[in-house]
Amino acid sequence: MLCRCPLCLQDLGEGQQIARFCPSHPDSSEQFLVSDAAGDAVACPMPGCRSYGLVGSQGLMLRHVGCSYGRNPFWDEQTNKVSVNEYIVSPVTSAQEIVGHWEIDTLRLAGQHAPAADMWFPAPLLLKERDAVQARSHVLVDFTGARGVGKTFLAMHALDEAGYKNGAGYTGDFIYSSPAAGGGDGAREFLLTLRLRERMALNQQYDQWIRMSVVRPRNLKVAFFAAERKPAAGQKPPQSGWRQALTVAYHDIAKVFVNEAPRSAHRALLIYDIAGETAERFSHQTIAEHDQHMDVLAVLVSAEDMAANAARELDSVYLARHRLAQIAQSKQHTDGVRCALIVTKCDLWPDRPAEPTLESLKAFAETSTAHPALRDLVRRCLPDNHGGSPLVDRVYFTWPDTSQGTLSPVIHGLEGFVTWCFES
Ligand SMILES: Nc1nc2c(ncn2[C@@H]2O[C@H](COP(=O)(O)OP(=O)(O)O)[C@@H](O)[C@H]2O)c(=O)[nH]1
Ligand SMILES: [Mg+2]
Ligand SMILES: [Zn+2]
Ligand SMILES: [Zn+2]
Repeated sequence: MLCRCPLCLQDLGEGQQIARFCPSHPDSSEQFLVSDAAGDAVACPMPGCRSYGLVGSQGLMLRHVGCSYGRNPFWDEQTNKVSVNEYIVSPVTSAQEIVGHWEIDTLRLAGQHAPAADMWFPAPLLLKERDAVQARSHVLVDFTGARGVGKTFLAMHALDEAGYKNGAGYTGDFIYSSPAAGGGDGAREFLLTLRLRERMALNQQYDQWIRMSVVRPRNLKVAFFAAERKPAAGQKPPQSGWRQALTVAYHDIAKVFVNEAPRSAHRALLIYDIAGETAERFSHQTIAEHDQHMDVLAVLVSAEDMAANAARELDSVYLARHRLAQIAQSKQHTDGVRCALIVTKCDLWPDRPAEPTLESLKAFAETSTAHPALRDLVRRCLPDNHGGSPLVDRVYFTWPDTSQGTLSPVIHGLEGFVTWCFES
């Protein structure tokens, strides 16, 4: 069985242990060796329980026992207990707010019945599978870019059904943020992100909350989508659109674990947010290790910085150039990893073409007002002089489309990006 922990990104094999927790049967929680899990050990043993196929408050949770990264933000070192706090002081108004995300309830319940220092994650995130025939059920995406480029904004909108033009098929979310080191309120960042998610879902003001979020060594945001079986070769898909593109044979995965596959099924988009400034500071080795596990490396650059005179303190163009050079190095050693350049905040691009393309970016980069390093980014998107394929496989342009009049805008370009991520 191929298992991977979504938090430390380790392949879990011989000798590694997993624990399971079913919120509907909290006392049937168990710990087992990965090597024993080929049968039904992963699923909840209670007759008829379908928690394996669910994400959310009813869904089965797993934990990598002794995980080096995935600390439960509510774990209290002093008392060796889980102490869940669902209150957060708003960074905007300083008023206290309650966080109403499903993870809070699950972590509290698990803390009462099966306390542990490791973080729990939804069961469908565990499997590592590469099936050339079926569409992917997991895609691991890395977001890098300068602070303020819009990583959190884009990742959170990818979790928001309303963030897409056609959000059909969205089934749930999961958020993780490593707790702050060295005492204090280690869970604050985690709570802040959960509350931000809740505010977006409820269409409450959230923009200022996005800005207050800081970057931890590893932030993970997962969007789950309904899985459907890919039509057999030669068969035309019954409907177009991205829901069709997001098809997967979940049954094939599930039967690895249980004889009767659960009915409900998910595919997961896992977005890892590593700060550009962290990326610069980290040794290349650490970044390279992280990159090894990713399916898609997305480099974000802000349209605000595309003009030569913009000169913000944290220039996302220079950072993107640095990052692409780094990827060019690591891509030589990793098979199958794809790279995307995302130009964010195109609403702030003066005289932006109605439908920006690589061609329009190239044309802009050649003007005298363009940022001097923009040409280097464009060069990475084009075939080299010998006709070799470019480092950057795709370029996306994103901006919020507020014409619907809701607080939660549709993000132009996001749907195309997500659909592409799921393509193998
Ligand atoms: N106008 C505009 N603002 C954006 C866009 N994307 C992000 N922002 C804003 O830019 C700021 C920084 O975004 P954030 O996601 O925190 O950047 P991060 O540091 O890369 O995570 C926030 O105030 C966002 O609301 C965009 O496409 N258009
Ligand atoms: Mg951020
Ligand atoms: Zn159960
Ligand atoms: Zn782990």
